[in-house]
Amino acid sequence: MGNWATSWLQGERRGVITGLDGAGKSTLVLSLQMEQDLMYSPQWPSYKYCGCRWYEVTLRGQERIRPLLRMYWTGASYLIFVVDLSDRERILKAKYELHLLLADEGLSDARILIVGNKNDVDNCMSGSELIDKLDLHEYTNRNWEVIECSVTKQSSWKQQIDDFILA
Ligand SMILES: Nc1nc2c(ncn2[C@@H]2O[C@H](COP(=O)(O)OP(=O)(O)O)[C@@H](O)[C@H]2O)c(=O)[nH]1
Ligand SMILES: [Mg+2]
Repeated sequence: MGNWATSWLQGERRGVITGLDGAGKSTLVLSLQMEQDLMYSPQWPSYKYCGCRWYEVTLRGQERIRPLLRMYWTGASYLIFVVDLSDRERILKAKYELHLLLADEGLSDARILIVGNKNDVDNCMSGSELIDKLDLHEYTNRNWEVIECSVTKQSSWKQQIDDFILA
């Protein structure tokens, strides 16, 4: 906690990589070769990337620990929300979690990147289908972008992530 408080006070830029379990968050973190910083918090590792501290937070409807999870994203500069394009069954669950985040005051200044992942899988959703399913058009006043990719089968998405962070 002490370390977090220091980081908050120092105004370190923070980003959160989030989404449902199995979306591909850890694969993305590994592929970007984010630098793990265990000294900071061994319980919940953070990563340094592009001059920003990142956390991977899995959302699985944990209402009871939500206040704890909120500490990671409150005041964050970036939110990267990873969605599995091949998981049509859980798209409503993903939408529910994303809309909770979009309504969260602690994220009101965050820029949002939605990563539609696993587009290598047959019959997956397209980027525009994802935008519809997530009802993103409702959020005309928010700064969101969507990319569609396969974290494991492509590499061009890395540049898109860097561009998003450094824009
Ligand atoms: N087909 C496919 N599988 C992927 C892709 N990205 C990740 N996966 C797989 O999805 C599973 C869950 O990935 P993981 O990164 O652990 O998800 P997390 O729970 O969001 O951290 C693993 O078996 C990954 O290898 C992708 O682009 N295409
Ligand atoms: Mg993971």
